[in-house]
Amino acid sequence: MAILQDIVENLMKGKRDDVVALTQQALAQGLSAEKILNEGLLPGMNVIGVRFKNNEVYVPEVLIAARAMKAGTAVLRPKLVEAGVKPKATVVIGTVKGDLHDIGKNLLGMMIEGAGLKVVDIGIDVAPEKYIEAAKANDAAVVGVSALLTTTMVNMKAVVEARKAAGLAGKVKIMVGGAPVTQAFADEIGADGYAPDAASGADLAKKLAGVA
Ligand code: B1M
Repeated sequence: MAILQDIVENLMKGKRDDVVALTQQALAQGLSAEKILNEGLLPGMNVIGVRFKNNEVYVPEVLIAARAMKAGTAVLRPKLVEAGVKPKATVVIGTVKGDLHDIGKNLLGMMIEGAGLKVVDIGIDVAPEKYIEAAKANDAAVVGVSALLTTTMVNMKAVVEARKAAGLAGKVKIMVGGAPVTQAFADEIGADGYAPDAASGADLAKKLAGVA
């Protein structure tokens, strides 16, 4: 569909205002938020990722594309979140220590909110003990840890250890995800669950919180 292709191309060029306008137009045309996300915003970001890897674009281009992606997802947010029910449980989410990537984590947060749970987003570059402090302070049932780098995913294990040190093993569940993370890795570090994408992450959060 032409408008989705326009979103892909404008996102790749980092044209934030155009991405916002096109996303609004696509919604007005009756396209679902999921379709716009999966066939417009995400493919645009993926092309940038491949070009970044091949040294065809550099950090500034990736940053302006990421800024356009964030603005586009902000337009979709109300539609993705549209559950409107009283939250049945709280989930703390954050990107692991050393890691500044937050687009996937933000999407996960929107999907979890959309599934009717409360989300406390504690940001990026989060130290292990901060996750546990936030879980205690918010009486959270689940902590969601995101990592996008092979060099930072190893820091997820420290979150599992911090939970044990706080005596919360079995009480607060830990789920992990992000591009380099796998089920095998989650099992190895003693996490309670792994999800490959934001939508299945929301299902997993509900399951771990016991409200599925
Ligand atoms: Co970075 N980066 N980056 N980057 N970046 C990647 C991740 C990389 C794969 C690019 C590449 O080489 N092809 C590569 C990692 C290589 C590796 O470790 N294997 C990389 C690198 C190397 C780096 C730097 C080291 C580059 C440098 O400085 N030399 C640097 C590190 C900075 C740091 O974190 N300390 C860096 C910096 C950046 C920017 C700041 C420029 C920017 C981030 C901006 C931001 O997030 N605000 C950036 C970006 C944008 C990317 C790419 C292009 C896109 C990431 C993204 O947002 N994807 C990325 C390449 C790529 O992925 N194609 C890349 C879209 C997002 C929706 O997907 O986050 O995977 P994702 O989330 C998915 C799932 O993974 C899942 O759900 C989401 C949606 O379904 N998910 C979860 C995520 N978290 C979850 C948690 C869950 C469950 C599911 O439960 C808790």
